[in-house]
Amino acid sequence: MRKSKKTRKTAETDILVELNLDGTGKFEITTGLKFMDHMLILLTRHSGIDLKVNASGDLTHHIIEDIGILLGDCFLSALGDKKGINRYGSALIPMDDSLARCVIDFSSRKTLVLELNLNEECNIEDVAIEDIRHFFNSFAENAKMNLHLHVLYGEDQHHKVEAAFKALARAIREAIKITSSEIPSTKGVL
Ligand SMILES: [Mn+2]
Repeated sequence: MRKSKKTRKTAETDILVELNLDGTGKFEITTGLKFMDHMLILLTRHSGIDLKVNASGDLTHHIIEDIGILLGDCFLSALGDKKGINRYGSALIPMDDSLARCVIDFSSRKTLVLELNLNEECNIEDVAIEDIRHFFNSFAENAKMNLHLHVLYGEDQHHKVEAAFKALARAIREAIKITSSEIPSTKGVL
């Protein structure tokens, strides 16, 4: 029931995202970017959603930004009126040398506090660090959520980002869980 499917075709990109919040971690991810595929597969597996992402486009920056937009938009749609959801989620996840902390609120308002603690000069595989930051920004904006994501420490750049995605995934898993029959807000609306 909590599903969403959206497409977005512009002069720059052509993206399809299909999401099932009550999934089992099934994925079908083809972005043309190896590192993004790796991160989105992690996100799917560790959050327990089902996710299909099919993306192509002119520039890496545009593709990653537009995946973030559409994925966020799909979460917002699939969550619907948010009746019964846990709403909040948090996780502290290590990846070898790196430790990431993610705290989220599907509040219907966007706030992003992001500190990935990355070396600005390096790319990670086929993706620029600024594009990764851009992804989290587009995702939070379109999902209308509070996203507080920090890499607390680490050495390896790949591990830091991987820890961040896994922490986001575990926080999502907790936040989307149905834990009551109420809309989790004293306003009665989220
Ligand atoms: Mn890896």
